[in-house]
Amino acid sequence: MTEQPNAKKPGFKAGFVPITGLPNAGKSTLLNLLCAARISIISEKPQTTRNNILGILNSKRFQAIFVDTPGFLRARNKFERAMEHSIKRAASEEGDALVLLTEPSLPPEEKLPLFEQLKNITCPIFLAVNKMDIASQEKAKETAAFFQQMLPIKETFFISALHGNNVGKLRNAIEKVLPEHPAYYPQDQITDRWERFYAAEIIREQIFKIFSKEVPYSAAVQIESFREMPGLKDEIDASIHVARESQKGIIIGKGGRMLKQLRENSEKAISKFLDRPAMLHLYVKVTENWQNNSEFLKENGLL
Ligand SMILES: Nc1nc2c(ncn2[C@@H]2O[C@H](COP(=O)(O)OP(=O)(O)OP(=O)(O)O)[C@@H](O)[C@H]2O)c(=O)[nH]1
Ligand SMILES: [Mg+2]
Repeated sequence: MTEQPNAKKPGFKAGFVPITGLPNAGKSTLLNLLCAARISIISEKPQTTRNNILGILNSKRFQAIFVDTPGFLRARNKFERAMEHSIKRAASEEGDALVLLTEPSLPPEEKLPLFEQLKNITCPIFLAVNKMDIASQEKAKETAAFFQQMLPIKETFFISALHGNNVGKLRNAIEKVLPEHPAYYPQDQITDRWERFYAAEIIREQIFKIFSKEVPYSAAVQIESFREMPGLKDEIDASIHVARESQKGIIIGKGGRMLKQLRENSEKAISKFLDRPAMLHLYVKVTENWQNNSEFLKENGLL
């Protein structure tokens, strides 16, 4: 990977821009749109994103490194505490600007303390009120006014991350406040994660799509082996860890029907992502209470 010469020229700008907000606000959708790539997985269920994931937007004049974060939450176990720590780290240590993304409706009262931590942020905060394609203007304005009064918001945008409305304006505003700095990453790099991570995330995305209730939250995906086979299909072995025996039964389904569907959907999505054919083998394992098992969390990059 070669760095383009303009990345070191005077006047070139680069910086880190965390995207924060409550679960399901559309953070991953926005990151993917800003970077014009499918970097972070999306689902209609809250708490889909589990790690900080970088999406790198490269242009001739600047490099904006967006950090997708798990939605603000109240931690109930070691795993969620690690997620909470990721959010704090992204917001406090790394930011040259911060995007606070919100649903167009006012946040529920019990969630308000979660925004408190943003009061200590010193970098410019851009408020983006999302889902304007389905929102009432009036409600959205009320929500914006609420945050403007609560936090030192530099500028507010009413956007649709799904359809792209006003996202260009937000991007231009971010560019303006980025500091002069050489590119942090080679300019052909769009994320900090590699194929193994994406294979696991794609399987997790399919689990979110196929299963309801607690199953997606109780599942962790571990890539056991990823063999590139030049001229043949890549071979991927992945284990799905669930917290309880009953969840294993749900994932496997009657006569293995659900697991078959999960495997087929994931295999297709992974092949599309890799742009080459892949063969996937899935194993379902019960790892009781993995959410509180430090060793398991560390091994899987969740702590
Ligand atoms: N109508 C509409 N839906 C949106 C918009 N942006 C995101 N969504 C939907 O909102 C849901 C959540 O989107 P995500 O991008 O996964 O949200 P997130 O903030 O990353 O969620 P977590 O990772 O769970 O914190 C998905 O069903 C998206 O399709 C938007 O502008 N309009
Ligand atoms: Mg997300």
